[in-house]
Amino acid sequence: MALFCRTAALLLKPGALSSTLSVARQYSAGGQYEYILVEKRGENQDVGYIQLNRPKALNALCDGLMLELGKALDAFEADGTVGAIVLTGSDRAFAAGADIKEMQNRTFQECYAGNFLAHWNRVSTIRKPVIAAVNGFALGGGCELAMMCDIIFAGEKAQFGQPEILLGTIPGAGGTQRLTRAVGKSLAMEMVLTGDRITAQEAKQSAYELTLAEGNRLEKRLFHSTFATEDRKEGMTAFVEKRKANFKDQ
Ligand code: CO8
Repeated sequence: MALFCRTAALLLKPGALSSTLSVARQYSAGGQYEYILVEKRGENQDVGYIQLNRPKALNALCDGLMLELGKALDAFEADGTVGAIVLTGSDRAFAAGADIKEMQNRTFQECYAGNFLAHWNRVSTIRKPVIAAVNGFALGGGCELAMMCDIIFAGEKAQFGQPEILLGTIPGAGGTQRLTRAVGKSLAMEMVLTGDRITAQEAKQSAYELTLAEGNRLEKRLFHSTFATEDRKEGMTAFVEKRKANFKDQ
């Protein structure tokens, strides 16, 4: 929690606390939300805190929940006293995916004409930093929701996965794209094609591997670019001619 507060404190504009009390009252007004808990936290009440709260369905993302989430995010975005937002679930589940029961009988026409999922990506367009605090299942849309956040803070019991293939469908909210960037193409493909889950530790390890892969790509490009310099030609020529190179920084 200290990390979250520090982040928010850094981003909070000085003197922006005047309306904190009335805004706190607004958030704590019971009954506003059915599927999420919303409040302001931190020493200075400058952290917007949203907890997914459908425990019986492992926080499955139904349309109502996503509408409420968008509403809460909009409120924190507009609130000048909030510096950062934390999105979390429970110990058992961050979110076990989009609500399968709600999707079960949808037709192609309904999805296409109604632009299903159109409003589900509000998290990714929020300008304030959003931190996903993940434990338990982060599957399908749950994994995608976490990846839409700016930072993922994962607990030991966190399990990430894109099991849509086991339901005869594919990720629908950026999973194939963001997962590739988060854990690399190879592991992302394995996860999307098998539905297998990974732990927080494995996700972190793969992120390092991606960094190494990216570094290797950059290195290769820089290596290529040395072939545009006179000094590279001179260095190799000098070796072949068995003499000392006469570099000119060109
Ligand atoms: N949707 C609806 N209900 C769910 C979901 C879900 N995704 N996940 C769990 N539940 C419900 C179960 O039906 C069960 O309810 P009930 O008691 O009424 O039968 C309750 O939650 C508890 O679940 P389990 O009894 O299955 O609990 P287990 O501990 O045995 O298993 C699992 C937990 C492994 C998480 C299991 O529930 C599971 O596999 N869930 C489905 C995971 C999944 O396939 N997720 C992907 C869904 S598709 C998707 O997300 C498409 C993404 C679209 C974009 C979204 C953008 C944000």
